Amino acid sequence: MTNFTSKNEKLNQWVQEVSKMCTPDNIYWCNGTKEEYDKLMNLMVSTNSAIPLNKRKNSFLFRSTPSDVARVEDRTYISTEDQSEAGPTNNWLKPSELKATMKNLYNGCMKGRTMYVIPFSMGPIGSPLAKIGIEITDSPYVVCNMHIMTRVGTKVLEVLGKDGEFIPCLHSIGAPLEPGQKDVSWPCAPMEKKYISHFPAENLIWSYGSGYGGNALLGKKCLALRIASVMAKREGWMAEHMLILRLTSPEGRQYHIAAAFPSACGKTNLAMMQPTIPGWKCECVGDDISWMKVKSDGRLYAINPEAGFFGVAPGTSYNSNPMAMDSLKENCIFTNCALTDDGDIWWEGMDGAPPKHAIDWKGNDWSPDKKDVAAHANARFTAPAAQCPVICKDWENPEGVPIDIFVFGGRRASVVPLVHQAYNWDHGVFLGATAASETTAANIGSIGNLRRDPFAMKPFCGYNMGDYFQHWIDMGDRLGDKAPKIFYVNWFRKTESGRWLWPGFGDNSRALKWMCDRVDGKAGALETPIGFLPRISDINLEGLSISNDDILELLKVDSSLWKLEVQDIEAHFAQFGNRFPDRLKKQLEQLKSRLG
Ligand code: GTP
Ligand code: SPV
Ligand code: MN
Repeated sequence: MTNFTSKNEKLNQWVQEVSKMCTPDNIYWCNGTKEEYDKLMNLMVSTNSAIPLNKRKNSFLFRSTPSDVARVEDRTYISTEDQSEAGPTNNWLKPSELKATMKNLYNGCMKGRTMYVIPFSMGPIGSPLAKIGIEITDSPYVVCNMHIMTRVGTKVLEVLGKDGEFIPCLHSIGAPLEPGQKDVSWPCAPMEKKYISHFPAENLIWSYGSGYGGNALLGKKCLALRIASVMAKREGWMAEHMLILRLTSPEGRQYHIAAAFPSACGKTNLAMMQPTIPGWKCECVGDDISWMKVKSDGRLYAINPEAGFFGVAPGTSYNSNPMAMDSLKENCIFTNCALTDDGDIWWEGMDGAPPKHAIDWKGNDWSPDKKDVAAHANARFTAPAAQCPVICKDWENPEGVPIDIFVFGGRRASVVPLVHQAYNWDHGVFLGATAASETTAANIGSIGNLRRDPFAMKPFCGYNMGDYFQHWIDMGDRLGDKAPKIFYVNWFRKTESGRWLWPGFGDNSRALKWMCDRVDGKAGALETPIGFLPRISDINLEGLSISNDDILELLKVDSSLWKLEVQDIEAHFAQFGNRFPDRLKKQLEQLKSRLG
């Protein structure tokens, strides 16, 4: 039974094929309306998978199965005919083999369930930078999240028309229901049956077995990064794991900054940061993904392809990120947060004292004396971007905003200073290519291990990372003197006893202001082996209580530690073989000679 068909034959055919394979009980085409959202939420409340929150209007809490709490990089594939197209940083299987395995899993996988067809746009509908995706899913939780995270609706089908292009995104939680079988509150498949697969040659996404985040909301990492990065390389634009913000100086000069940090390393927080330097203003354009194109004036323009935030909950508070907190008052979905006795959510690091009693993310009684956390470390909120009090008025401008500054970074307890600037574009690409960070709970795997995560794209680049480095070099050549200036930051330095050296959050504006001043030729810097570094006098520290020793430590370049870093970078670069750009080899040689 189906409620609709589109005017697009190719789409109708695909929907039919999928329904033959997955054998759902019903097919439902989503229209993106509030009525539809409410109906699905009510359905999920009635089956006990959604918990309405007394304290937040139209907001709901979900608890996932403990095995399905984050992206699964080990189960994520870039499937190309030749393994060299996927490159050394991606899991690879031949399309014929992976498709055969997955078809077996998809066979009858939607039995007892409804198959939802979600037409969505990444980017403002009709923007020259936007792309249309169609997600087929058997999860109403995914439908509601997609309503917030993307632009869903019949308008998308109108733009698609009879023969427009779309990116097919097939998703199943992989949990068919036999007649009479009772459903669980978070159905999914066991780990060994989860597959998050990408077929870049066909712009095709197949996801099976997980209902969580980037595994299931296929517009996000799968489409807007893995598939889009391949399209961007092909078509000469950029799809990056970057926040976008607008910083306005007291004089009214606007700077647009795009920053790439790995998962759970501070993008959402920086994107809506409240500057502690008087007179400076920050507005959020996007918090996770940036699509960028060179326009006729020769500059690079960025849009946020998403419509919502899927943000890390723990650590979010009025103290650290007030603008995120104010975005969460209503119309939100919370996943794996704790539930308080008065019907609100709670997580570690929220303002005030912990509740005396709560229900933890696993559904068990919790009190502060328990050694387990109440909210999962990768608990998330899904919130409409429009609800952010500092959302930039141009956040939906189909033309995008012109980027002045690129920032790379990661979570490093040691070695890497608070902020430094690349000597030139190639050196900036080198900084991106060598970015490293301690792993976080955003992926299922070990936490706190240092790994190279070039451009924060290791889990998200849909093709050979060596070719991706070359694409960055090519973009720089095209942009010439209109190219953004490139910087590298580390908010996460710690003392040996584990204390943060830098206050972070709103005080990160101090590093951003130095960058803006550098762009305008107004701030000084020291030439060091790793790049330009601010001297204490170059950076505004007014009103900040930080010891001289701490700031000296934050701005130090320890050559002996950097020589060890170079050895690791050499090993990292070696894996790309003949796909590795010569100009980055040259950068490595220059760094070595500067280190002496
Ligand atoms: P994804 O959504 O996974 O891509 O993460 P993200 O890059 O948006 O990270 P987010 O801003 O959500 O921050 C992740 C965690 O780092 C949160 O617990 C934050 O509180 C913490 N964090 C963010 N910025 C800072 C900072 O400047 N200093 C410190 N110490 N912690 C920070
Ligand atoms: C990330 O892990 O970088 C995220 C969360 O933004 S997810 O959507 O799960 O990928
Ligand atoms: Mn992210």
